[in-house]
Amino acid sequence: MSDHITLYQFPYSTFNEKARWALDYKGLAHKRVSVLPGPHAGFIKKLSGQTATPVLKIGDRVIAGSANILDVLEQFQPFPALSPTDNGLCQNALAVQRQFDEDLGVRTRRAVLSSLMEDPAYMASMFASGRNWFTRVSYRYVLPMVLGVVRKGNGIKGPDAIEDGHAAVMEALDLVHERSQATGYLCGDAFSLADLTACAHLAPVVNPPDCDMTRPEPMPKKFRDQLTEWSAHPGTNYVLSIYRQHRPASCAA
Ligand SMILES: N[C@@H](CCC(=O)N[C@@H](CS)C(=O)NCC(=O)O)C(=O)O
Repeated sequence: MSDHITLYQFPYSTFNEKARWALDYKGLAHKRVSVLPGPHAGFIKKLSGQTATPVLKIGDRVIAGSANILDVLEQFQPFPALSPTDNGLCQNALAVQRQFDEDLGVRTRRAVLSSLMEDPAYMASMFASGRNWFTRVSYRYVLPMVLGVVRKGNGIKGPDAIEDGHAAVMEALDLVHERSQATGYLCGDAFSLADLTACAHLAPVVNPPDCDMTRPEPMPKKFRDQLTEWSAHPGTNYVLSIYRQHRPASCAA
């Protein structure tokens, strides 16, 4: 089975965390192939016809896009379910997923990336972790020269985009805090793809312990201070609680 399902991924990426979480939640043994942001483009394009990760391969079938991947995995392995059985709740969960994938997650990423870009050495160590010495050193050397491309690719056009990213962090934390008040979950009274999506997108803001998205240590003081500031928001408790209760260990071979 582990040869049968392969996830092509960036380890530090919220959209990729969605796909990893869905695979692990459903207990699907799989292989993960980590690609290096930047040099990934040619390989991923050849594989899937576009450059963004995650890309999942099940047998001969190639699926790009985290929402598509969750959908295909739900059909492939229906239990445990990520979609609420009630149609109204299911539509609601899909709407939360769209809100995070298309708006809150993308804007929040600008706040996180722009702060990381202030310390390219740390950023390079995150993105090239697990690589051999030569790759880590080369990546560390090249990354500062391509930060403009990273900014452009992520819509970080200037201070307004960064400020908007910080506003999005607050909007997202407000949203999860308010919506989880009644039951502890975003849609209905059980864990669903809405919780998975919101928490994966908020992982870089909350830094849940012992998961693929945990920031490597030592973390520069500036990032730690930023996380401390965000941690004062009560919405972070919801994210930590969902990670603790519903984010299983990796099923990757
Ligand atoms: N809509 C896509 C967005 C995926 C996405 O933005 N992936 C980023 C990493 S977080 C990426 O691979 N960027 C590099 C590229 O697009 O070439 C999804 O839901 O999977």
